[in-house]
Amino acid sequence: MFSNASNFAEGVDTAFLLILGISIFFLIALTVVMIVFIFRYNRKRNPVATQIDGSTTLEIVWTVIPILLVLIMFYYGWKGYHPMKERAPKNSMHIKSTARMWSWSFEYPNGKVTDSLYIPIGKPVRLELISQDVIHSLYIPSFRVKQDVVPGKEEIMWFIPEKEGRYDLFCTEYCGLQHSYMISAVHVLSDSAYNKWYADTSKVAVAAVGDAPGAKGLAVLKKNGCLACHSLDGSKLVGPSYKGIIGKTEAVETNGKEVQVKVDEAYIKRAIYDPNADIVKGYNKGMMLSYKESITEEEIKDIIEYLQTLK
Ligand SMILES: [Cu+2]
Repeated sequence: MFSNASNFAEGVDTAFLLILGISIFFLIALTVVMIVFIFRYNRKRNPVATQIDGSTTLEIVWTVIPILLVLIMFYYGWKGYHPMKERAPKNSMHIKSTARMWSWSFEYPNGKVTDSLYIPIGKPVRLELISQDVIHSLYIPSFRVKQDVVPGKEEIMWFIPEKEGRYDLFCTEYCGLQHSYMISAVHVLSDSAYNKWYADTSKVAVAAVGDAPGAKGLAVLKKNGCLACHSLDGSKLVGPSYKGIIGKTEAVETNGKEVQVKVDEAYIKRAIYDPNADIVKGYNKGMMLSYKESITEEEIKDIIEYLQTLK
């Protein structure tokens, strides 16, 4: 079982266990009655079938009891679900959460951007969910929260984390070939650990980064989830690795013809803005969408500066 680590866990668990309990009760009760009847009413003991006429009492009983049961299940289900759909508390921390094929990114009020979610214990968190491409769905089982993320629409999810620890975070809407790559994590930290993490804007990709060569470019790659499909160490993922890519001669398919191209600035820009124009041999077409809306020309320069460091 997943642990219960948010303010909504109890409500969801109560409804779930109640429905599970009622289901198990009827499974056992019906099975027992069925077995008893097989013996009690078999042909040897009961050679002549008896005709039964209507019974008003019985009809009332089997109408009223199920109605009460479904109403009880509805009541607890509603009680657990409704608070999630209410407005998030005013003092919530707002985190912009972006889904894309195939990664998540979380942007905090101070501009810090991460690929897994970091939150402080006991404080309400409001996630503003947007999708850059297809329908995704954010699911944190231990928090008992799940919300579809539909492109062109901002969805809201909120919760209060109640236990420190690391919890799984999934995309739970099949969104293409590497859907399972969208596994990430939620880190619930103590207040002091969180403040320390939040104030430190040097280690994780942030809008303002240190001045190591290419640091800005790496931040852009992380912010846009590029590393979910392009490795930094030469290993083959959905797309070609970034390692040693600048200056390399690559066999690509352009308009159905195989040509040799040298990876330079123009090529990188085309690969980001019009990714299906040239497909590197051994990779599939249609795996990447254009990043024209999300990566500026200035940022492409930063990316190239970073890629040059990956010799
Ligand atoms: Cu997804």
